[in-house]
Amino acid sequence: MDNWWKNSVVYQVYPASYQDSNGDGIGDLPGITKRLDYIKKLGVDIVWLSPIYKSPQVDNGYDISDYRAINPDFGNMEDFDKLLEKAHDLGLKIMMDLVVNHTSDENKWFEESRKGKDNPYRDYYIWRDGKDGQAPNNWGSFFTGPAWKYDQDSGQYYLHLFAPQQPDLNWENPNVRHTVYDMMNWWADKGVDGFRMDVISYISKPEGLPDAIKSKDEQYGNPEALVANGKREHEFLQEMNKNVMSKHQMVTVGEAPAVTTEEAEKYSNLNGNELNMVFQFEHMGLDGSKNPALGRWSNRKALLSDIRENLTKWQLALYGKAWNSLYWNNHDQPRVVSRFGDDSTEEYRVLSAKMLATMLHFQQGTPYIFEGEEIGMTNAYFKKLSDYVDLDSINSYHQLVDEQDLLDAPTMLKYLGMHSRDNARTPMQWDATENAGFSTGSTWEKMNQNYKEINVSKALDDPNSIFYYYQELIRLRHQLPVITDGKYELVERNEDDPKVYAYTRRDKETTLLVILNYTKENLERNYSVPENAKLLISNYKDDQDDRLRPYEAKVYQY
Ligand code: TEU
Ligand code: CA
Repeated sequence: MDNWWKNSVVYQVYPASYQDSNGDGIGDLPGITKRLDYIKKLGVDIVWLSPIYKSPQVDNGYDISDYRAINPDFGNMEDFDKLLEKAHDLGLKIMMDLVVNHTSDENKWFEESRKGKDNPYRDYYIWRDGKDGQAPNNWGSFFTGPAWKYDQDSGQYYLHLFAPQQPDLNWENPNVRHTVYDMMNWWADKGVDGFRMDVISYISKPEGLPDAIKSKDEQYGNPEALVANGKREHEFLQEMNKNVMSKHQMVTVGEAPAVTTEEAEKYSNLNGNELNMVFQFEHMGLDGSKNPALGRWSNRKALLSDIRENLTKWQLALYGKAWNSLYWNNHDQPRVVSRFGDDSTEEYRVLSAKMLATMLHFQQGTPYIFEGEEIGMTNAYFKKLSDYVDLDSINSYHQLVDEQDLLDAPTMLKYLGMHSRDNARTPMQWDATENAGFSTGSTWEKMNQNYKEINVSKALDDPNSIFYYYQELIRLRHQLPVITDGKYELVERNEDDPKVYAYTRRDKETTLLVILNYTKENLERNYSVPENAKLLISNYKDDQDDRLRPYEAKVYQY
């Protein structure tokens, strides 16, 4: 089917944390293969694998040293072929992570490139002379510190928007682009069904690499506005599309920090000449600090009015023109139930996880579920800095607490508990046995201590579990075309309600009315429901039409 990805649901697997099969404490490909039946049971269509390529793992595989080899900790190419074959036998598609804004500094291209100015690979990366004994410009890295690293031997600096071990590729060089396209075709010929493209909105850098705006008390400027959605961005993606996507049946999603709805119309236009969809970030920024120097480090809870306004904006702007992706979670974000929901009691955890799932899964776009979201896994709330392994969390702590003295240690630990990427990366909780059935060895990242209460085995035994609720949401999406194609509209006067979110989806045949209580309060009100409406799904067993109970979610059809 053309546009088959439009009514598909994607499930993201973070390989190191899914299932260990050999007791070394690290998840691996044979482990994932073993769990594909479970993924199939949930009902999803596509499995997105975070990077499994050969990598020194400075940034957990987002630093690739060989694009055509498997990271030995995860297995080998034969293990991958088996995974792909079993997935296809089950009717599941496999989406690979494509990290081509940068490589690892151990990639052979970079090893050649740093050999000197005359090396044929020199221009694969972004090398510049310094300015007055300083870096070529004032850019800071997204992982703290400067975005430039000085290379003694050649006397030049190279650009790294992320860690120093992640040098940025030079997309101005046509050899770089065509090498990437060849590699993509190689995987597509092997049978993979699509790509999730890491920070793809950053590949076209501005001419002259000008300084970024920076306030007096900031050490570096934030380059994001300069590198995102750059001048040649769409040209590059159209070229990629001609050389790769147009030759295969595939699904593509671009991770696109700083994308606006106007830009998304180009990236994910329904004419299909670039990508199928992008991940926008605006709703992920609604609970950041009010102090720009602290970025996302805060423990503020997002207001429903902000969430509703943002999701509504994306629903309306892309309708009939481009395609949305829908997500609450991924390997960079805290757990949705801890972040926008309520994990303070078991009852609220289950209710609020289902309410948030309902909010997202009835919108237009392709939904993404991150491993463990379907059983309501929570943040890990680690107590000590030494429990954290993510370089971004550790760097941010040192910068804000030790170097800049902007936060005291207990406050930063509280903020890490809320926003660290490690909250997403604790191993999958399969059952109540040691290490949650994830591994018999000592795990690469500490387990979330609540695995005896929250795990897959328990969820599968409970007909009212979050798991079966997600399964039902996916089943409904596959069954009712209105969820894929219907027009989105906010219910009248809902924009002024700080506690309830109510919207409809409508096509010629049918209307869905979604009503969500974002709070733990009992609300003495409701939105009017037509006589002939029937309750399609709810997180409560019965319906009471004059009030909304804590975190109540209900969807009517008429
Ligand atoms: O993430 C990019 C990312 O999360 C952005 O939000 C980025 O940090 C932001 O633009 C800074 O303002 C991707 C991967 O998902 C992540 O795991 C990697 O660490 C990162 O790229 C580098 O490859
Ligand atoms: Ca292993």
